Amino acid sequence: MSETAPQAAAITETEVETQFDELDVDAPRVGIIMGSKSDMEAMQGAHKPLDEAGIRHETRVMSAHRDPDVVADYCRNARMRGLRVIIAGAGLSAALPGVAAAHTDLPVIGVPLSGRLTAAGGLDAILSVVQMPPGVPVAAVGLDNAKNAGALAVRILRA
Ligand code: RP5
Repeated sequence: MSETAPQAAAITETEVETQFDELDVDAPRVGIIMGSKSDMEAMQGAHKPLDEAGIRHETRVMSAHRDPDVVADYCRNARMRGLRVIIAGAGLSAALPGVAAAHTDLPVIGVPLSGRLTAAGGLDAILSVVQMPPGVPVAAVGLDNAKNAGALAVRILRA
C-alpha cells in the first residue's frame, strides 16, 4: 500500500506541472491597453520590438474614465493570466496608465498620446502620465512613442 500511493501522487503532480507549463507558453507576456479605438494606430508602434524579440502580446481598448471597472478587472487579473508588463496609452487627461498601476504590481509603461483634441501639443497627456504620486510608479516614454514602450518592455522581460 505504501509503495503505490506516493507514486500515484507523483504522477498527478507531474501532470499538473505539465499543464501549467503549457499555459505559460501560450500566455501573452505584455498587455497593450489604450483608452480609445482612435489610439490604435499610434499604439501599434509597440508591436515591432515585441515581435522581433518573440514576446507574445495582446491588445485591448478600455478607457479609465468610460470603463473603470473593466480596467480594474483587467489589471487585477493580469499577473494571474501570465502578463508581466502592461503598456498603457492614452491622450487628453490620460488617466489609463496611472489607473492601471493602481490595480496591479506589474510594471506599467505609459504612452502619452497626442490627438485632435490635445492641449499644448500633447503636454496634457505627458503631464498626466508622468505626474504620478509616490508609491504608484508609471514608466513614461515620449509622446506617441509606443515603439519605445515595446522596446522597454523587452528590456524589462530580459532583465
Ligand atoms: C482618451 O481620449 C483616449 O485615450 C484618446 O486618446 C482620447 C480621445 O478619445 P476618443 O474621443 O477618440 O474616444 O481617453
